[in-house]
Amino acid sequence: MSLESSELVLNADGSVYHLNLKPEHLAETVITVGDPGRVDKITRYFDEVEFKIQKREFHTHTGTYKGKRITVISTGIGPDNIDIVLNELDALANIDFETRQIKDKLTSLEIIRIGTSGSIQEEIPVDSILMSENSVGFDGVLHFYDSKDIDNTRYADALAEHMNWYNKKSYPYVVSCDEDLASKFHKPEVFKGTTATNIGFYGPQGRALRLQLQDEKMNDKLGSFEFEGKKITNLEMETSAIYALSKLLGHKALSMNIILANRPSGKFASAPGKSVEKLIQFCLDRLAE
Ligand code: R1P
Repeated sequence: MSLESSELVLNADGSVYHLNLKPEHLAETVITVGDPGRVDKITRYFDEVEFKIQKREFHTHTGTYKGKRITVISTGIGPDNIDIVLNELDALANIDFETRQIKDKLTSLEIIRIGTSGSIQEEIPVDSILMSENSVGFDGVLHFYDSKDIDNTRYADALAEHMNWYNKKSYPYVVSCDEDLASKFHKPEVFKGTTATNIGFYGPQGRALRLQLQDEKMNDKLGSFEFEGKKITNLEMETSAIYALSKLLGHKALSMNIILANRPSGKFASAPGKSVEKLIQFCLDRLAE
């Protein structure tokens, strides 16, 4: 079956609609970052950058780092963008743009997020590196797809009960990282955690500047929840959607985060740029091993 031009949208030059990339521009290892400015901070360490393009918040560089071909792409903020990025990356790898048909032989990409995040556990301080073993999604992206049982519904149900979950909000889902990738990135100094992904930075992460929250105890309840001995450790805005779509599409994904805020103590990184740099160097070292 060939995909209609309203479904697989291609630009006049044959590139995919939002990312503006052609299949030959994509490496099998992909680093995603939220901030477009972070792409350059990563690829300045590359041996060479063979291709650069930008459209909207999606800035892409492809090149080699210590001989390994890697694509670095910014997703912008939020899980809505992840739906676009993951579907279009997969299309670049697994759909023939000439025939508009799904390829017989599928490629599994390695997808590593290098992100920033806030800790909700006091003992995970600012400047820690945290690997998301699991992610709890409050964003609802997974619920638009046939989830094929990748979602840990026992965990989601227990969390919804613990939180007294307000039924006008999207129901949580829980998806794990790729264990092979995780084993490559784990070092003694890295915290392993469960990352809660939400659709906003303020109310959806329990921040109230001038508005009243629906549940003022949300972060306390998230922080006190335990499932099979594991706590929810941090909040950000992309990981659950990356894990969910990667699992459904057959890609390997891992989210690595630098903790910039410690919410229980109210602290924020004194030099966030340096903190992000530490995570970039840590992840590039692991990719080069
Ligand atoms: C919010 O400030 C943004 O920072 C975090 C959140 O997930 C959200 O995207 O990640 P990035 O620094 O990767 O964008």
